[in-house]
Amino acid sequence: MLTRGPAGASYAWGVSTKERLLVVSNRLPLTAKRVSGRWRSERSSGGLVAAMAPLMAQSHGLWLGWPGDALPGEREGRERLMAEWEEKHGYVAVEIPAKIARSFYEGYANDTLWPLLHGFPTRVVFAPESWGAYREANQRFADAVLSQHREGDLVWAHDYQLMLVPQMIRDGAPEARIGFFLHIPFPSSEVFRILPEREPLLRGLLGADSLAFQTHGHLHNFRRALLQVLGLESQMDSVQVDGRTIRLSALPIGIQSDEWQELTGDDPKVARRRAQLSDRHHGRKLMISVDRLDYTKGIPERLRTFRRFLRTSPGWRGKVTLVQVAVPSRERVPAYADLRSEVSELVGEVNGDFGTPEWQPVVYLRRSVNKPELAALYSAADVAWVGPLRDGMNLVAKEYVACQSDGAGVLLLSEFAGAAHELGEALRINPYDEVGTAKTLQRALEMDREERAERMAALHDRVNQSDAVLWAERFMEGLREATTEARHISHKDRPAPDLEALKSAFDEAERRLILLDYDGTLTDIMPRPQDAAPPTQLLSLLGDLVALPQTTPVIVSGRSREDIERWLGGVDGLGLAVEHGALMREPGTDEWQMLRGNMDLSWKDHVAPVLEQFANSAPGSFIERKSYALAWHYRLVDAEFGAWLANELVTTLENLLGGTELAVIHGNKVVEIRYAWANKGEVAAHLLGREPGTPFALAIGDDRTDEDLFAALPASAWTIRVGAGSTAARFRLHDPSQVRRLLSYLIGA
Ligand code: ADQ
Repeated sequence: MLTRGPAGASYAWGVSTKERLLVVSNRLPLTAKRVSGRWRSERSSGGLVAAMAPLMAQSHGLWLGWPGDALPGEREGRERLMAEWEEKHGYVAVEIPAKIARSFYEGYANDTLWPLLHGFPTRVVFAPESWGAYREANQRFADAVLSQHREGDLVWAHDYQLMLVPQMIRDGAPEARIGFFLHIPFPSSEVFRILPEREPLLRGLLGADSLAFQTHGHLHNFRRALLQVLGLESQMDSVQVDGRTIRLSALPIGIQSDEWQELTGDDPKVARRRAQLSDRHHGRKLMISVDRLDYTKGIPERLRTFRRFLRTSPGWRGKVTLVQVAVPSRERVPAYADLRSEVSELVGEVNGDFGTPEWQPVVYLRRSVNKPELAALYSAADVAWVGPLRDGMNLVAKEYVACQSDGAGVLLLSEFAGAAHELGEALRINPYDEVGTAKTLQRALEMDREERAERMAALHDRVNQSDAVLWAERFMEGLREATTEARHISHKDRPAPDLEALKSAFDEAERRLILLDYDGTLTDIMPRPQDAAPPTQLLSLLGDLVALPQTTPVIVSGRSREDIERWLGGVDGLGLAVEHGALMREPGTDEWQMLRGNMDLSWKDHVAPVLEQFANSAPGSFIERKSYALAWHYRLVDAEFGAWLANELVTTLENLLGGTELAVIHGNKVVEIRYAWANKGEVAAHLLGREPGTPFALAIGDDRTDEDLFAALPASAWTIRVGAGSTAARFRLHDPSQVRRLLSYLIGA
């Protein structure tokens, strides 16, 4: 195991060696390349490496990632190189067989997730096979982390290639402290929902303790997806899952502005290059664009806009040059090969149409340029034209600002880049709007020096403040906070029941009372309540329970008598309590009786019209009329609107019914009006009071109404909450399938 530096020392960003950082990302900062039969290391390109570099420089942890392809015959020398990386840099290679790597990376990650998360649904390739590869590759990353992981470590997983990794790590190390940062956008949930694998992907992310996005917009979209896809309500800054609180935040990534400033301020090579560029473009405005050759970056759109500009503003012909630097990427993905040809053609067209022997409108560099060269270009450019169609952040915009220390350049920035939320003094463009962007371009070129300087000074301050080191520090702080003891208590407090202990208590008991909620406990919650009929296996499971000696199973449900009798009435001897206990069919009888008599039902005439009004204003919602209760269900209503309307309804009804013996209960996607005394605790008390002594009691339920049940039972009872939420139960299970397994185990099936 690698540990460098004095034991327990803490570093600038506050991580001590006890609290090692394990970074996991798709690529390592180095790629292994086979050159003339020998393995060599090459620095990987891309935003992430640049942003994490300072953190890794100070970190005493490990960085786990894929080192690049290796064909079977090329193993020789590779292991040696990997060992050297680990020894020298703390980089741990996660090897992935070439076929899986390809289908995972070029397939699911870049052909499916990349376009989808950037909001290009028509570019999404749906290939079920590549999902398998994605899962397998994610498992390999998670396993690699698990093999290094030790108590106290902080794990930081990066980006869309590894969305399943947090939960996979959690499965192997339930107490691990895991953070995840999404570098690219999270799209509107309408777009995200298109994905067949939307559920496992969200669940994968929810394995983390802390999830961070580039902007509040992306976070908002993610929260909507949680609601729409998983029915999971969340707060602005957190979400509860399985008794854990996951921290949610927006944390825009920064750059190492000091490094760029040093280059432009002190480096003689950069100064020389800059002077050459200024000479070469003397008397002309110089514009710079730097992108990976990717369709999200809006390169063809920019070239078409420039063509339009030259057409409509002839006065600028010969007086402005656009330097487009585009580093090829993902060349084996077909969409990228098409883009490469399109861009080359457009460059040719613009230069062919407008160029002269003295002037070339577009200088196109299709390659990576080194940092000093980039710094010279940034500092010499009068305008940076950053026009992505969609971008998580866009570091180029920030790098340009950092290099403009004389404060005279203008930044043209797409409103669809995450950076636009921070860099308010840039000139905003909509890259899809050729006419509008051409006008803004003209404005940038003609802006007076005073305004340029003022805008750039403000941008400078912002970029300096949101530095990459600070970004990483904040992320680590957030992760540490999210994983403090206090946050984990609820999780530790409500473990899954120990099956063996439960079974032996069950087997030894002379009498056993089993109280089971129905919806969400024995069966999954269905979008339409009428679809929740029990499958035959469940009926026979309940039959087997009834058949056990000295065992009294009772279903305690909020549903109407009609539903429960129709579905479960055929299980002979099964006790049924409905409408939260207003009505009951005693175990072993066919007769229904009210737990308390003499109920005046005239209140229904006042309440029903109010519910009708709400039902009319929310398509998809409906009223359920029970014997002693009324309920308004809104599971199919747009989640946010439904939650808002439900709160309104509760307030209205509470005003209407204050001082009566009726209660307004806001349950899981339902608002119900019923007698305050008619609660599940009443059923428990009734059943416990029938015979002397305390039997073995097991109660399982999934929502607020089941809390009354738990509270009415003695402390020794086995009380189990299904799913998330604060609870008085002693234990927690994940979902109805676990409940059914538990019951089968008790029966001995
Ligand atoms: P990228 O899509 O790679 O990153 P970006 O933020 O612009 O996008 O970062 C690109 C980096 O590569 C910059 O540091 C830039 O200088 C460098 N670069 C680009 N072209 C180059 C070239 N031709 N030669 C040399 N260097 C070049 C993803 C997300 C972004 C997010 C980052 C970081 O897509 O939205 O900002 O991660 O989170």
